[in-house]
Amino acid sequence: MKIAIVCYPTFGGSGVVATELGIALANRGHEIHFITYKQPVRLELLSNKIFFHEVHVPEYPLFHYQPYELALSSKLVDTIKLHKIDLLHVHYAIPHAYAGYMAKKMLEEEGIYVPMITTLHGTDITLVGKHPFYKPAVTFSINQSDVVTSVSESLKQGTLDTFDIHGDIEVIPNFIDAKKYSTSFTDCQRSNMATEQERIVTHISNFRKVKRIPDVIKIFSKVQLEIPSKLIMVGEGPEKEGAERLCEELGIADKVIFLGNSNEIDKILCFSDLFLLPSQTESFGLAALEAMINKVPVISSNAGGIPEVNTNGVSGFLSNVGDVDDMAANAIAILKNDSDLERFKLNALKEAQRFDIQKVVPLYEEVYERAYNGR
Ligand code: GMT
Repeated sequence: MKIAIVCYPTFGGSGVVATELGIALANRGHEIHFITYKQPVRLELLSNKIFFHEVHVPEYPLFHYQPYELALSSKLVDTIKLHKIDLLHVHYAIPHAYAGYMAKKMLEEEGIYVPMITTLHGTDITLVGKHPFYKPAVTFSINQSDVVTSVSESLKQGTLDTFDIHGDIEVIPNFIDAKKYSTSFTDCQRSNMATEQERIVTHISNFRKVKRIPDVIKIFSKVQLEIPSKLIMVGEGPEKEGAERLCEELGIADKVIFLGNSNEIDKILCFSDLFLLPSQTESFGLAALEAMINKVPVISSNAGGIPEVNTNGVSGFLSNVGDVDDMAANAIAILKNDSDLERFKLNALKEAQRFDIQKVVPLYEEVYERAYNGR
């Protein structure tokens, strides 16, 4: 099939999922066209099966806000016509499903019918919870999609609770390429980060408020009192400066390494012993899954879809949001001796394998075929 994928190209789970999905589909013989404002971060290699079309928004001083949705829907129309695209898969209702719907309608005027699949990733729903003025547009875009998928049961339920949805929402979880991890990264460059005696605790995110960055620091602050350890903070975002200040205040600045954004997440996870994800909410928690496939157990909150990924007492532990004491105690329980740590590491890998790409990508293909045949 010829599939157009619309996503956010920057660091962030939905962009990563969309990109990895496109690459996997191309490997299975489909022709993939990414349409977005910048080349997606994990899309390194373009080929005769993978194309990237940049959405350019001309700057007019007349406009206070530059109309991205308009530019995107026009680009979709042009690309779909030029490359004879069979199907449109948009990641995120805001504004992609909205722009996709407009493109569909414009194409229908010319007798071209392209089904649209919308995948919900989370913030489209939580954002609307906070700013209800988006609600009519999001409800409309979801209801006008030919198929709607959600990355977790929790997000599906949240969507049904928040919006007046007429059709079904299919849960297709996020995924990971398990085979890639069975063969690579045996040589972890651990010595660069910590001594042999120290454990390495890691957090990776876009440092938004929802990630509860102060909790990450406070958990580690308690852990390092009991267990010699380092904390590696990977990512950039609005909460980073405050986090650096908090480390100074708690007197642990020499034990916390802020690395900024990285394209080498797997190399960092390779030498990590524990992953912290105390988020306020998380529709899925792809970062936790990436940790687990790298044999890193997860200490997380029990919010949103995280319990569908991190199994309490098996791949790590779950606590109530904000319960820093419980999360620290659980972290210490995992890290305190080598045999327990090894058991949790193996469990984390096993649990992550439930989400192997080989199992999940065919679910998207089934959806595509159904949507295409139902045109
Ligand atoms: O929250 C993020 O880190 C970014 C956000 C995004 O829009 O990319 O992630 C959302 O989608 C991911 C992929 O499906 C999920 O794994 C994240 O849990 C979800 N974030 C939230 O729900 C807060």
